[in-house]
Amino acid sequence: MKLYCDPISTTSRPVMLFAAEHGVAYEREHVDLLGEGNRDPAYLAINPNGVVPFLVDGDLALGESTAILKYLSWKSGSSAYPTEIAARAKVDEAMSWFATNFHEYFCVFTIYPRFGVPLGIDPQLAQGLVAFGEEKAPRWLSVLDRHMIADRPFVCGETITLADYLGSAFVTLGDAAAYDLEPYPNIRRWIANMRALPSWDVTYAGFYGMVAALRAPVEATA
Ligand SMILES: N[C@@H](CCC(=O)N[C@@H](CS)C(=O)NCC(=O)O)C(=O)O
Repeated sequence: MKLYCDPISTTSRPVMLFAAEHGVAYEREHVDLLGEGNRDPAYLAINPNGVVPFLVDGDLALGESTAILKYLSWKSGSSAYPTEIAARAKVDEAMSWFATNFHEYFCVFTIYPRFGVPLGIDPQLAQGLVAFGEEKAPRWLSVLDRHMIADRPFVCGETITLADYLGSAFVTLGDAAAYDLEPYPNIRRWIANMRALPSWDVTYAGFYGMVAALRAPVEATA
């Protein structure tokens, strides 16, 4: 089984963390996003979308982090994607919520454009997107904090599920912009639970290395 991924990719990290936590054996193929390895014709022949993560297991070629997580959960016999229908529906609901509303308003509008210059987005456009995102993101962060996590350790209750692997990557993307989670104590407690996973640090090392490199010039001029 081969996983095409990059630790700096927000959608790769949930899959890498899940695989590490569950001892899933795979061959890692690093697709260097900053070096545009995803635009390489050889990679586009494998995944015409030119994005990561992407999994190849025998005849199965599978994109989309959510689908890959579900596949690996089945393959490893994990309870992180419950078999009981109502519990599974709640995990599906949370995963879709993270991958749509939350990802758009928090990741796409609020956080990514802050790196508009290094990523080649027009700085003025980036500024407008950040302003829009900063106005809208609290709505979704509040729902996550007060209604989804509330007083529970994980997004879907007492035990960790695929929604936690996915959602924690999106929320911690905010670290790249030093996004202030002070108003969201339940989110902070949940993220602390995720960071306590044995494979968290090794999985997230590449991301936090990139964050430090991106923030160094910002901090030097502050
Ligand atoms: N919906 C996809 C999104 C995959 C995606 O857009 N990955 C980003 C990295 S986080 C990527 O490879 N971007 C490269 C590009 O858009 O050129 C998933 O969840 O797997």
